[in-house]
Amino acid sequence: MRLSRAFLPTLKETPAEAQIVSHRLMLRAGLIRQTAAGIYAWLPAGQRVLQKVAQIVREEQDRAGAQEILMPTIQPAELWQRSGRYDDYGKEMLRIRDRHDREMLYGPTNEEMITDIFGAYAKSYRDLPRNLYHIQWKFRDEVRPRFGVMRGREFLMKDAYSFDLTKEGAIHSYRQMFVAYLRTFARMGLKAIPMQADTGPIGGNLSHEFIILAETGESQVFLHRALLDYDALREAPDYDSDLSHITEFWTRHYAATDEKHDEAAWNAIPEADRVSARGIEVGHIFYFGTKYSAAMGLTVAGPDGAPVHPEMGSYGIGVSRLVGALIEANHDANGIIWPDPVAPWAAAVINLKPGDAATDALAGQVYAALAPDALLDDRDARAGEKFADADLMGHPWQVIVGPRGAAAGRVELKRRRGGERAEVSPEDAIARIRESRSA
Ligand code: 5CA
Repeated sequence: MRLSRAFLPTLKETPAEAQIVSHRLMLRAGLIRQTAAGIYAWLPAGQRVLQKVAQIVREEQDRAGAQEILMPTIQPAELWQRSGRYDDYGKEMLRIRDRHDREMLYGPTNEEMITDIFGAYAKSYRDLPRNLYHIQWKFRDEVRPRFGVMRGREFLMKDAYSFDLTKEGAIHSYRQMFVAYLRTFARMGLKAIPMQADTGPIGGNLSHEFIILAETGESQVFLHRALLDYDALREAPDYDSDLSHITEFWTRHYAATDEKHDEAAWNAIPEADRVSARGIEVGHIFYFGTKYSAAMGLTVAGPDGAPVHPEMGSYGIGVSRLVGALIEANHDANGIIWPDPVAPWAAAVINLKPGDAATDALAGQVYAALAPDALLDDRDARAGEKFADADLMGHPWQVIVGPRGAAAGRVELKRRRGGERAEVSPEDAIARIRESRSA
């Protein structure tokens, strides 16, 4: 994309309404535009990041054996009346009436709908285990939407739902998602720590939140220091094998959100190993047994022919929240510093002298080799403005092309993270950019 033709609006001023750095930078870098309280439009750069994040989530769900579907955002109230949650959910649920005066709602989550859909086909234990997920917009009429996409009212979630014959099977499905989550966040360059968590309106008694430590996080968390730099995922897991050896480390060391905090267990940890911090919840997984299958009458024939309610779990990732969390974890005073795997473009090619034939030719050549994974700043603007916008938007690489370099067949390659600069051949610049994107 050429900047002279692009819709990539950046702001010089810091928007007054944004309280945390990720929200400020999302507005300033032109990623999002608020359309109503807690509801955002995603502009081209934001949409590209959102899709990159969603694609990583998708690949790791698929790898773990889950299958993608797409359920609607609008649900009939009747489904929720069957589970008994229609009244429990209260004012967070956006309730709608259609022209026939039928009660509908904008889905805050999909346990009921998936139980109904899966139940229409599952007949016997041979139809188990299964794990189905979708990546779809949700609506929760939060009392206090804030921090931009971090706590929105409309937000993009990946939600997966597992069905198993036995409790042991369900725990295995839970561990598959646990490990898939560790891989998902690690691929984005994030350290998300699983912590024992409250189950709230989803229900059940086994639950972990995946938390990224950040001062601006909304959750208070308590954990053992050993969890901070533990990495169990050096090799790809075999998802069909027993995964307890991978999850074991996190169950052996204390880590809990405020709601699940246990003073006695906490005090048993040597004081030097206690870390109490703030964090951002980017994922949340639940095992809740037969809560929905029993309430909604889902049964399959077991091996002996007798009807069984499948054991279920659900597994959420805040896809749109992750974009904010990624910026909280990756920025400096000048703007965003995108990790390579989620950057909207791998590089910005900055033409310092549009109209100069040799400069245009060299910048055009580098851009053509990288397109569509690069921007070409061909605007008739000051160099300082181009550098500031590139830093603000956070492209992992900047390729700076000026008349002097063009005459010598050289470009300047700048790494956004760390700021190192080197004069290299256009071929080397292209190779290094491609390599870091595919690593
Ligand atoms: N049905 C379960 C699992 S699929 C569920 O809804 N879990 S949840 O309520 O914990 O939401 C899953 C994830 O969505 C959270 O971990 C969080 O990352 C994200 N999320 C929840 N509420 C919001 C919100 N208001 N704005 C942005 N992201 C949110």
